[in-house]
Amino acid sequence: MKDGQPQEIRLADYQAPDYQTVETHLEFDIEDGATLVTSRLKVVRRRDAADTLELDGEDLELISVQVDDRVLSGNEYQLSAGALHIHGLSDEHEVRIVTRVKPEENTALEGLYRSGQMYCTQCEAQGFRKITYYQDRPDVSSVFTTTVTADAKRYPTLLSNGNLLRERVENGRRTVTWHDPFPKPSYLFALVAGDLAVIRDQFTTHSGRAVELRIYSEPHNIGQCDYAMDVLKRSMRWDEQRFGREYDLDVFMIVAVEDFNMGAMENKGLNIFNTSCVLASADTATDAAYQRVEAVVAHEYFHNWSGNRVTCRDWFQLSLKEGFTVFRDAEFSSDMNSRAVKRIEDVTFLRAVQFAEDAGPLAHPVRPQSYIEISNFYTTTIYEKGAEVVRMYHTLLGEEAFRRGSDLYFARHDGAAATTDDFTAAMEEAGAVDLSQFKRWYDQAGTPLLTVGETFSDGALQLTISQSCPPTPGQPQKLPFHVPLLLGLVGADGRGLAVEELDIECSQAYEVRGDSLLVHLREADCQLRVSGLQAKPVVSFLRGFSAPVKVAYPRPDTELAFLAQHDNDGFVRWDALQTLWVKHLAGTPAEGVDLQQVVQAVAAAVQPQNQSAEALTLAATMLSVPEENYLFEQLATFEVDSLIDAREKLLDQLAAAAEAEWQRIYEQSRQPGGYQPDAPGMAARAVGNTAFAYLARAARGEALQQLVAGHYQQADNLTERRAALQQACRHPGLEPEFARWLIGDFYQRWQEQALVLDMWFSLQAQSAATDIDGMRALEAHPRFDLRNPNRVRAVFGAFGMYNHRRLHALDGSGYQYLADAVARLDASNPQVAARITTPLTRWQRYDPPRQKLMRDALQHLAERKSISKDLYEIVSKSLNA
Ligand code: B3K
Ligand code: ZN
Repeated sequence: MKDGQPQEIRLADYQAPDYQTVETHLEFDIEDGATLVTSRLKVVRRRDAADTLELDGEDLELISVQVDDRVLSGNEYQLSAGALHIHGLSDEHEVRIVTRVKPEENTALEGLYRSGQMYCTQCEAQGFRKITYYQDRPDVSSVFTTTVTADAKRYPTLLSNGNLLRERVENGRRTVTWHDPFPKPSYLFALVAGDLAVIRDQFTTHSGRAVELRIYSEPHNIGQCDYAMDVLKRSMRWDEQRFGREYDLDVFMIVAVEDFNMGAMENKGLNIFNTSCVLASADTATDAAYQRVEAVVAHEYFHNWSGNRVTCRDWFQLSLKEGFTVFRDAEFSSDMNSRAVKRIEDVTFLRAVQFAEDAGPLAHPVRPQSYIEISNFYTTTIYEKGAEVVRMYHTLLGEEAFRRGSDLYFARHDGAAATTDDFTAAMEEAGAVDLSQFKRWYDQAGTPLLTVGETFSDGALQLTISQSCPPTPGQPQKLPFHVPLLLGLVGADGRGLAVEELDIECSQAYEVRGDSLLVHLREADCQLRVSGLQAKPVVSFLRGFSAPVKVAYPRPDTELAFLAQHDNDGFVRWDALQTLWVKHLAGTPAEGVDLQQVVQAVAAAVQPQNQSAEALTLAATMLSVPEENYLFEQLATFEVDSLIDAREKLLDQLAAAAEAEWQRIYEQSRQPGGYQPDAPGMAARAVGNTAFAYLARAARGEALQQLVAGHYQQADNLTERRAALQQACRHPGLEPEFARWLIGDFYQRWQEQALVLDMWFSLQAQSAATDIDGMRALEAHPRFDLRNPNRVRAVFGAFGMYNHRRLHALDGSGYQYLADAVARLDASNPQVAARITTPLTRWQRYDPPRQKLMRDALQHLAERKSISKDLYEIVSKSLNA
């Protein structure tokens, strides 16, 4: 261990701090190679608290400590690994600390670091302690005044949180002071210094205040910031209308940075973004990238209330801000685009990634009980499952009561640090409901399973629903959850039955919601009986994916095919078809349903020129066979290669079965006029690219080459260019020379655009055509850069997540390759290294020979002499499961 023995932090040990830092004055003196940081802190003791001030600090050179007017000598404070203690203090003091840091040498990209020609910060969760000694914990909130001094020519842009107080230039050095009137914890602090370009706009809030909006980037990227500005304005308006949240400072700034460990960061008034989540233009961003920019800009903006004005008491409450804010951004995207499609995308991701986490050695509750390194807990469980939990409150309470609950939560905790229990209490009060059992969603890990049985006789439909939850690390047994289960009944004519007119008996409480029933499953078993029916209806189960559960519901394929065509719930339609596909790939022979005919029927209904964007996008989603990661989670047992083979075969069959339809859809979706990143344009490209992929699969020889070359050359946008490049990277039927030409031509044209180049690396790393030698060649490419997280994710991340053939090679070469990459990366950037280890941690779901090889690779990492705390936690927990 590099940092000594790792210590486990436990929620049960939480203690409020003895002191509060109520005012923070910072001065940054930036010179080449080193930055001097002077902090002046006003600290106040809590009543009856101890007299020791505990400050966190890591990798710092301490220059001096002063309390009020006295400089302390070395024996008047205690310096240990990670902390500085000053004992024997009184109720109130001014503490002055000087430290020196080296941003140029900071490759972990946490704290103050250098990216390209600029300096920037990342403080969440515990990066501020790499800048200066401080109470680096979210329950300490302080008013910050920040002064930055740097060379005036090279760093004309000096930014920090809040409003600008003053600026001056003296002796070639610029000094700028910012003041943030809203008290905040240190994790929301930010600083940027550089020579940046900017676009500006304005927003007038609901109450009539003018807010200046600015997006900064390095000059070569500034042409790609307009879309983000548009999103920002839409987010601000939406948050006022839907959640009653108004912006509070005079200025809101976003800065785009090329080297960033994650997507973006919600620092108060000064969001810092990975370029991948803010830049967008027709040539440099796919439709999916535009949607990601929309979601992330909104997400970070929404944090201004759910995270900043009301923050978390401790890091165990992380989902309080993240789950809620993901729910908020998902609602925003649903209102901006197609609600059903957004839901389907989110469920697809949840099932492929979060369900896998919940079923593996790293499973943890939405509110974890302990951690070694908090950076490892920015997980799909905290974010996406946390958002599902918030969505369930919304389902249980309904929109109006949910909004009252949200208003109450913000009013009650504004300016404070809250807990998930506080959130539940507000919802409970506003909805006048008892949520005590519901709170188990925060404490019990694992994905619950609903097992459904049905019978029909004498005009009565009888459903038996039972819930269970598998054991997870440290939690061998689970208590029943409160599951909101939304279901409907569909008649033979394809129309929903009016549930309020039905004769219903249920062993659990239920209520009518439109044409659905909302059943409150609270016990392990539930009986639902609907009588007086003329014929057996088809059950539309778990509408809108009303709870993050798995469902085992054995029923005839004909009913699934029926739902896929007739249900009025987009999620259920899609889910029915996915279930048919999963059953087919699991080797269960279809009964009474010809899958190819079902697909043919869905394809035949696609009318690119006459249908709504929503209908087209839904069709494109339905026509996409599930990805491998999704299948790995849906199937109880499988062998990787056989499953990939079966999937390829199914795709071939579908390509052949509806070839004429694919051709028609492809032609009809070609849009006259230029590229538009709007809903109709994206919908047309979505069905068009789906048809293109099937056509390419069915084609061979010259026809194939012409199809791919045509798609590539006629494209006026990256979405279509990407589809062509993907074929060049992986289609086994293409002439190697042609494939090489296309890959090379793409590189020549777009090599100056870092994000497009990331995509170029990523598509190659994902392709089964790229073996380990191919991966080494990508790494040897002059544009590969181990220091840049986006590039690392494009190569190692993409390989581990998507190149299933090579990763899971039975000689173990793929696992070794990934583990070696992790080991090299751990030395410079532990956070990213820990992240790209994820595929190896899923070892339990594979066959015994692969399990052994994966564990060997993890073991090899565990035995390294020097391992970061981040990687140690992931590897040791994976091996001990
Ligand atoms: N709150 C940040 C994530 C910080 C991750 C720190 N390792 C971005 C977000 O969720 O909005
Ligand atoms: Zn967030």
